[in-house]
Amino acid sequence: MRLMDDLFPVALPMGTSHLKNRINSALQCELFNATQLVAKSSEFSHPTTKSGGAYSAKITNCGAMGWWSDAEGYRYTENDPRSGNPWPGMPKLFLKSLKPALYGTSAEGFEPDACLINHYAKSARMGLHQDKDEADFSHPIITISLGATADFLIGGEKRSDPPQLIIVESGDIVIMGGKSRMRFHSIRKIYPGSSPLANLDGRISLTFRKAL
Ligand SMILES: O=C(O)CCC(=O)C(=O)O
Repeated sequence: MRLMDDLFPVALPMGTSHLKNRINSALQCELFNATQLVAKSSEFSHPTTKSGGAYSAKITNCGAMGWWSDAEGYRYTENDPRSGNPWPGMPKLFLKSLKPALYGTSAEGFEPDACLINHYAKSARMGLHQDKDEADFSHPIITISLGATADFLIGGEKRSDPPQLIIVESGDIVIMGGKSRMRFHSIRKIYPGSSPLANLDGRISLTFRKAL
């Protein structure tokens, strides 16, 4: 697909990188299969806000810590609040895939302890937010996209700052670190029917963070 961004590239803010097609198709399938194994222990479900509103994307987690939101508010937990069991371990494949993908980038050597897995069905989105529940903001946030193409919007440090569009496709990685670590960002929409992965109709994102 020939996008306007390819023809007239727009510079991304300092600290934001969009690594296009960084994960090959075979590995995308394997990563997707690994998310399904994680979901066998901690299933995907819609988190809720304190006041009971539901997020439109479903989520689950793996790693030492997982991000969750429910009537108690949003936070990192060691255990899946739904079952009380520890979050499933981070699949070795996740770290094995991430390491080489980050060679030569500002995030080289990053060692996450948490992976939030978001599943977007066709009308799901994610509102504008900052990732600020982690202990140390000097670590970047890394997102791997699988499946359907999506509009990733990256704004500034104020909610009202105008956002810039990054169109993310399956296999792409977005890094938000350094001066971009606290930027507001969102998923405006996904493009239903655009997933190149046979078993994934919508979109999955793997969001790697260092929570502790
Ligand atoms: O799905 C994405 O690419 C972004 C996910 C995200 O912003 C988050 O998990 O906080």
